[in-house]
Amino acid sequence: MDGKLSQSDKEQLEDFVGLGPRRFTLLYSITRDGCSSATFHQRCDYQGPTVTVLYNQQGSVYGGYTSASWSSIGTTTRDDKAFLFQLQFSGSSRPNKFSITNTAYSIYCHASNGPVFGGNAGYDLNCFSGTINKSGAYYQLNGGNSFGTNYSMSGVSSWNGIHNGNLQVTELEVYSVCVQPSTTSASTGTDDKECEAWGRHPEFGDELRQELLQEIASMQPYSELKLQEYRVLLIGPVGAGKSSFVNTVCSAFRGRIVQRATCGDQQHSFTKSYQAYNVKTQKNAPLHFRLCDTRGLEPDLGINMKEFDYLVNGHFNAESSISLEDKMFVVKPSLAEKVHCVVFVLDASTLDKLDPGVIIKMKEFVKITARGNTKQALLLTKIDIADNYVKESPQHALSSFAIQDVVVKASNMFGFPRYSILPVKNYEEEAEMREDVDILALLALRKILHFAEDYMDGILNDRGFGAESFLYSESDDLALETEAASESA
Ligand SMILES: Nc1nc2c(ncn2[C@@H]2O[C@H](COP(=O)(O)OP(=O)(O)O)[C@@H](O)[C@H]2O)c(=O)[nH]1
Ligand SMILES: [Mg+2]
Repeated sequence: MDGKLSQSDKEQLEDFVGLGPRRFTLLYSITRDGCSSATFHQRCDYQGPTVTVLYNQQGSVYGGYTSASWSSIGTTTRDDKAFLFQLQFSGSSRPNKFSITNTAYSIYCHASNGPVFGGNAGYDLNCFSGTINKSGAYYQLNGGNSFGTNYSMSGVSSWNGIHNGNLQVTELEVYSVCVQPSTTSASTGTDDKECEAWGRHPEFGDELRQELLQEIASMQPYSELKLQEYRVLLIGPVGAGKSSFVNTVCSAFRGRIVQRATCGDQQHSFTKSYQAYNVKTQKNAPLHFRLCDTRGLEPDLGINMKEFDYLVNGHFNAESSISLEDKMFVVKPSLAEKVHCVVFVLDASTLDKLDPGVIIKMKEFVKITARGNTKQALLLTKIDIADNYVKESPQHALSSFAIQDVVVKASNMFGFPRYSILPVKNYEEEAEMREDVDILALLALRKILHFAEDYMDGILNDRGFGAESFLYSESDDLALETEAASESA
């Protein structure tokens, strides 16, 4: 979906921003995604420069631009480039740019609020807080407008000349506005820094590679948890690149191409449906994580919802085969037996062609994972096939607009926040190691291990340490039985 913003209004906004052509990517739309501050933050946090655009029944179009990223940190954010604007008033073009005057109070970033421009003495444009349901033809936003507090409203005398005296909107959209790809590689000026949220990465090179290897080698679960390792479950359709990712990670640590997990065309394995891999460094030192490769996610062939739930929550001694008749059922799994981060794996080059049955099943798995508070991430593989620019040099993945599109699409499809979507290019037919392939895999792995650590933080904070039976209750099991029954029906 492209959004409602007309081409001429986009050009007007480019003019206001004054940094040349921009690429508008729709991140959030209240008519598409629902009007709620939680969804706004899920879709828009840490995305770099954005415009927020409001539309009303009188044909007025207005909003605000910020070059700073939205977040949920609970304070105002400084941005000397922010401005408010109007584009249309009562159906006629009326372009006006209202520059920021108090740069410290450009935007207010709070989890309970949607987009808010201004702060301190007043919120110049506060869109909404909480959740707003549509009433008839419009959304009655519950924010407010404090005129000219932190922005200079030259050219209009009150908000009425912008929003017709009401906050009834038919649409509110947030677009990310980044540099066009053609200018990305050419210029290295400060303009590009604005798009860091997407393109942000430290400089690729051996130094970064070594840093990541060392950092990951030093990561281990908190000592009070008495755990040997983080347990990571990889799940996705057959051929998505799960086994290849295991091999890519092994290779990055070994310093040579490793073929450990079997990749490529092969029969589905119904007995050995789960394989756990430990990874070692070049000096043979064990690393403190375990990658668990599973059989596919296909509707009829892959693991079913109940198996998945048991697997994630540690009820199966997963190193042996998983089947519901299995005698190895663990009634009260320990934290060590539980999965700490579920990584869904999808092929970026065929996201559009994903089987609807797989989509439905994956959404169920996402729900099951969230219910147990287990962290989750989405690994997007084959980005080299999805974009030729990335094929040449995988590090372009982090500034490629084709990949950004896939990330946005995947985020919209499954409701993953964009920071948890990790693009990688696996080793497939390379004979030699590549620094940028290693770095992308290590960046993704580091994120995954951070998520696993967040999960453990949650255990320590919320439940207190020592609650051995924290994962299991009979009512949970009852719910599962019901679910499995309805699934097979
Ligand atoms: N070009 C490319 N091919 C990949 C990538 N990842 C995996 N493949 C290939 O995709 C096929 C399936 O990969 P595999 O790891 O076996 O998928 P799995 O079934 O999820 O374990 C293999 O032929 C891999 O070589 C990637 O990032 N880029
Ligand atoms: Mg495999």
